[in-house]
Amino acid sequence: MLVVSDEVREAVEERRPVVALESTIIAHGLPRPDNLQVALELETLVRGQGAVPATIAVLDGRARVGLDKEQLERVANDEGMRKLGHRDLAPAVAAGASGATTVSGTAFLAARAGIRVFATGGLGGVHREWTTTQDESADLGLLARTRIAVVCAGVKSILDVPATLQRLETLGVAVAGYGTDRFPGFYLADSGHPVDWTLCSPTEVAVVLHAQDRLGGPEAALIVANPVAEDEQLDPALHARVLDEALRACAERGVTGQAVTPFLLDHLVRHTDGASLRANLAAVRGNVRLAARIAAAWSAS
Ligand code: PSU
Ligand code: MN
Repeated sequence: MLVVSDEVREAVEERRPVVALESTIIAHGLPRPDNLQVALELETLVRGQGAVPATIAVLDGRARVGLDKEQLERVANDEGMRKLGHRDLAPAVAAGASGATTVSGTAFLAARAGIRVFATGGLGGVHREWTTTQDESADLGLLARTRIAVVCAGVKSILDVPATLQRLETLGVAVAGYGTDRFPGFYLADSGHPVDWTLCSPTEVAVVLHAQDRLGGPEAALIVANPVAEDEQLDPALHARVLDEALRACAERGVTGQAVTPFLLDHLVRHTDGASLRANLAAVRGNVRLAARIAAAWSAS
C-alpha cells in the first residue's frame, strides 16, 4: 500500500538526511506550467544540501513516498488529481484514485515511512469564518499526533492567524520561530504575533528533536516557522487590500470546504500581478533549503 522509492528507503535505513515534500502545493497551490518547474526545483534544492527529497502523493491507489520525474509530471499536469488530507488516504487507496497530499496527508505518510523532517509553504489552520463554518484545516489535528518537524512560513495569511496559534497551543503542537521571536505571515515576514521559542540553527532544531525523543514525546509535531526574507515579501499594504477583496469574493461566490484555500490563493496571484506567487515561492524555497539543513543536522547527531 505504501510504496517508498528505493532511494528514500535506503536513505532512511542508513539514517541519511531525507526531506518530505507535499504535493498539494504543486497540484492545487501553484499555477501551471510553473508548478512542474517548481516541483523539480524544490527537489534539486534538497539535493543541493546533500539530502534526499521525498515528494509524496497517491497515484492509482498507491501511496507513494519519493516520486520519479514522470510521477511528478502527473501530479503537476493531471487534471484529475484530487486533494487528499489524511482522512482521504484510505478511500483513495481503496478506489485506486490519484491525488496530491496536503500537509496532513503528507505528514502522515512521511512519518509512516520513517521521515522526520518535512518542508512546505504554509500550514492550513483556522479560517476567519470559523464561528459559522467550523472550517479548521485537518492539518492541525494530524500535527497534534505526529512526531515530525515541519518547516513552514507560518500559516497562510488568508486564515485567522491568532486563532490558529491558539489552536496549536491547545492541541499541544510546539511552535518555534527560526531566527525570530515573531510568527511569520506566509507572504509576509511577520504576522504581527509572537512565538514562545526561537531556534537559530539547524543544530538547535535537531537538539529539540532529540530532547523530544529522550522525553518519550509528546507525539506531536515541531513547527519551525521560517520567515520569508523581508526583501522578498509581498508589500504589506497590497497584501491587506487584495486579501480583503479575495475574502469578499469567496463569500459572494459561496465557495466552501476544500475549495476555499485554492480559490483564495489563486485570487491573490491574479490580483497582485504575480507578486504573491513570487513571495510564496521565495518562502517555499527558503523552507526547503532550511529543512534539508535540519535533516542533515538531525542525521549527523
Ligand atoms: N500552502 C500553500 N499552498 C497550498 C497549501 C498550503 O502555499 O496549496 C495547501 C497545503 O497542502 C495545506 C492545505 O495542507 O493547503 C490546507 O488545505 P485545507 O485548508 O483545505 O485543509
Ligand atoms: Mn478546510
